[in-house]
Amino acid sequence: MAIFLYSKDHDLDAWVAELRRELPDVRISSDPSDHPDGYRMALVWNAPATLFSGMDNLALVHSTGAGVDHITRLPLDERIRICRIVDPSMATQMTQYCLLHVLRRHRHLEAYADQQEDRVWKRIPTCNAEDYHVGILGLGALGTHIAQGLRHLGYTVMGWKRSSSAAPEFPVFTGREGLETVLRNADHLIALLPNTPATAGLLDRAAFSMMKPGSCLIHVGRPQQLDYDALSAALDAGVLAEAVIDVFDSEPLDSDSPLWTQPGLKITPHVAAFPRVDRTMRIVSENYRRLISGAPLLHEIDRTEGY
Ligand code: NDP
Ligand code: OXD
Repeated sequence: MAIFLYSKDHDLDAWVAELRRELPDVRISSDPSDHPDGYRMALVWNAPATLFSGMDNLALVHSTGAGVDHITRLPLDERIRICRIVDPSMATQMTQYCLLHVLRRHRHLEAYADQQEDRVWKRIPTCNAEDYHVGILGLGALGTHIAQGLRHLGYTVMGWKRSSSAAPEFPVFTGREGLETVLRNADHLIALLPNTPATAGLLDRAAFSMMKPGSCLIHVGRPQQLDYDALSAALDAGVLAEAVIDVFDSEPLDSDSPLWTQPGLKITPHVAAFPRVDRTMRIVSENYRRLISGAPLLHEIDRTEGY
């Protein structure tokens, strides 16, 4: 039995070293033709569609990250299970990223930097944190942690999720109507939904037209959820004062993309939260042991829902 590895974006040697420490007796290889029949599990990021052909005993495809859309888009047999990474260090990083941008806007950091250029000493009125409303689309492992961080600093939080179960101590909405409520009331919108057929194209012209004039967007979900032309139009029209975007259709973003110079847009190179190799490989190794022993897997997705 063996584990297959694939990624063009990660340091595979580091994965192998960590996995060998955890699973010294298991064969680990990144060559698909090495022992295709022996592969029970594959650990991948952005694998091509044909990669698993011949791996007839594959039972589990594990994402190296939180998202699984790079796996759910592949033509995988229905019996193959899919797991992902849920790790507190990713939640902490994601919360740092989102708080950074909310605080920077709410406390006028850039306006003060501009004033400093001109040696201007002028206080800009700042609303109380409880009057600054932050909407979070997606209240899962990451969104819930961000909500806690924001609430700790006094911000008013509203969430949007799919199911209406287990409401936390702040308003949580569901459905199209709920989405509209969040869009209309948010001073700052944070979008971190998984990419599924139900979330595709969510942030379009109609969505931006509902948002408060001068509001801000942080988009760390997937590019399929965001209409980038509508985003540019909303920034040009001042509907959005600022957008921070961490994810793009094609990464790295083309050097001739007009997005680089779009006023009001801040670009980061898909860095909001990065899985740590040691913790990731611990989860992956544990899932391998569970797979072999028939125990329930950690962080398995519902293949029907796609997340
Ligand atoms: P989870 O699966 O834990 O949470 C997903 C949340 O989205 C849940 O609250 C879920 O609702 C909600 N949701 C799913 N579908 C819908 C829908 N159709 N309508 C409304 N709400 C919906 O995911 P994570 O929090 O771990 O990660 C979220 C995403 O963040 C990842 O899929 C990935 O795309 C992105 N990400 C980005 C990173 C970056 O660096 N840019 C890093 C890591 C992740 P419910 O609770 O009802 O199930
Ligand atoms: C992830 C990501 O899904 O980095 O982990 O986007």
